[in-house]
This record gives sequence, C-alpha cells and structure tokens, in this order.
Amino acid sequence: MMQISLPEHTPLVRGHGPSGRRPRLLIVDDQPVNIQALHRVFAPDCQVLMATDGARALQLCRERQPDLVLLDVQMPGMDGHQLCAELKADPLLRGIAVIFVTAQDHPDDETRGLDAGAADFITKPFNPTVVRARVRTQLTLKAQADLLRELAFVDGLTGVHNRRHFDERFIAESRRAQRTRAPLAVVLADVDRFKRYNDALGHLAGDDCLRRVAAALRACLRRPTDLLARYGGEEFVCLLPDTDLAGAIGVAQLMEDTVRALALPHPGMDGPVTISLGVSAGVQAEGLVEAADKALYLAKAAGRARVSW
Ligand code: GH3
Ligand code: MG
Ligand code: MG
Ligand code: MG
Repeated sequence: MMQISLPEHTPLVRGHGPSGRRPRLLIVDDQPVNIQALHRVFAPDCQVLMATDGARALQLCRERQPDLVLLDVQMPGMDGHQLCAELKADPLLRGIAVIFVTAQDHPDDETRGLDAGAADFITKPFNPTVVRARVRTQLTLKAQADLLRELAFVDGLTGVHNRRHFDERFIAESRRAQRTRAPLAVVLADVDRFKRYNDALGHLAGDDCLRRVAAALRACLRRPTDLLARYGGEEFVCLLPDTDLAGAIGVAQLMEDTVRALALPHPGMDGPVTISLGVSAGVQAEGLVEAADKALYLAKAAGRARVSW
C-alpha cells in the first residue's frame, strides 16, 4: 500500500451543488486496502460509499445515486470497463461522473477508459493532492450539469416540474416499486371547463389561473419524494411513491378542496374554478397513468369537481 499524507483541506465543491448537500462518492476496488487509502482522502468532506465488486457498485449507483465513482479497472467478475459501460448506457445513471483509478497506465488503457465514458483517469500509486484536485474538477462540472438539468426539468409557466421530469422519475419509481413491493400512486388533475375560462377572460388570465392552481396543488404534497408536474395544457400529474390507493385518494380529495377554496371566479360556470381528478395505485407501474386517465374521464363524466378511481 502506498503512503498517504493527508493533503491540505481544499473544499471539494466550490459553493456546493444545487442541492447544497455534501458530494457523494463511490469508491470501487477489489482490494480493501486501496479503498481505505482513497477513503482517508475523501471521508472528511464527502459522503463515501464503498464496493469491492462491480455488481455491488452498480446496485449502489441505482439506490444511492453517487455524484462520482472512483473506479478500479481490474476486478474479478464485472470489471471497471464493464461497470462504466453499464452506467453510461442507463439514462438514469449516465450523469454519474466516473474516474478510473488504475495501475495500468498504458495509453491504450487510458483511451479505452475514456472511450467507455470516463471523465478522467488516475494512475496508482496516486498522489492524494492530485486526486483531490481532479475529483474537485469533476464534482464542480457535475454540480453545474445537475443545475442545468434541474432547470431543464421545470415548467416555465407554473414553476412545477415538467412532463420530461415526470417521465424520468416515473421510470425510476417504477423500478423501485417493483423491487420493494411498495405501492406507487398516480393522480391526474385537470382544470374544469378551462376553455370557457380562457374564452371569457383571455389567455393571460388563464395562465395566471394555471399558476395559482399549480401552487395550490403543490401545497397539498407532504413528502419530499412526492412529485408534481405539469402533464400538458391544463393538466397536472402527481407521482406518490410508497402510497396506496386510499392514501392517494386522500391527497386527491385535499387537492380538490384546496383548489375550490382558492375561490377563483369562473365566468363560464356557476361556482369557482374547480378540478377533476383521477387516481390509480399499485406495485405494478405499467398502466398506472392510463388507469388514472380513465378515472379522470369518469370524474368528468360524473359531473366534474370530484375525485374518481
Ligand atoms: P373539461 O372540463 O372537459 O376539462 O373542459 P376543458 O375546457 O378544460 O377542456 P379542453 O381540453 O376542451 O380545453 C382545455 C383548454 O385549456 C384549452 C386550452 O386553450 C387551454 N390551455 C391549455 N394550455 C394552456 C395554457 O398554457 N394557458 C392557457 N391560458 N390555457 C391553456
Ligand atoms: Mg483491482
Ligand atoms: Mg385537459
Ligand atoms: Mg380541462
């Protein structure tokens, strides 16, 4: 094992990432002593995860979404190149930065690593100060990319998430529901008679109404894992992990009440602006959105301003 002197304490991410949390690092190496050496460098200011084989590392990437992986190349079973290829092929994992840490320093090895999608390449034995500097560069880039991604996932009109973000989270939560057998719920909400609202008050007033409805819906969500997105036009979707049908119906009813309580005058209806909602839930995610959409149609057909499932 190489001798490590702890480098001076330079912060690892300038100004922190968009989420403000400590960077999360995954160290993968089949030799525990190599893991220890890197652990000592990063434990003071990172959340450090560790794996001694590729399969376990892949599992940790799925479950914990590290910002960066320090990856050994030669390992029994799935080697570093294979793991890197798996990460870069998965739309949910390809944003994780990969730095190879390896004793092989032939240019061909390096090229192969970079071709596999690695961001950088460090040769063993490593100099801790250099490793920190390289990791810092990649973490800063990752934080910038995360911020841009966050902005790309927000609906410009209402400030809630957009359809693209919903679709991505839906895939991730579907997998999680399958794995944990915890139910996943979907709620679709659609503003009632909104065409009339626009026709009577104009499109700008309609936009303002959508912003206020979105804020009211968002206020109904309680858990940090709950997601609200604008699904399209005057339609919103909620994704509620670990929520069964009864729980989701409760959330939907709260949403119906909350929007009605805004008491926004609707010139094309007798009362205020209302929404109709369709709810579905299950551990089998496939078909959940379609089922919520069917339920929403039932709510409309039954007279609007209500929840169906
Ligand atoms: P229903 O109760 O059956 O849902 O009737 P509706 O009028 O709400 O449904 P319809 O789908 O016929 O009309 C939806 C309207 O929503 C039409 C469209 O002009 C309006 N809309 C969609 N997106 C926006 C938007 O971004 N801003 C505004 N102001 N209006 C929008
Ligand atoms: Mg090895
Ligand atoms: Mg609609
Ligand atoms: Mg509508």
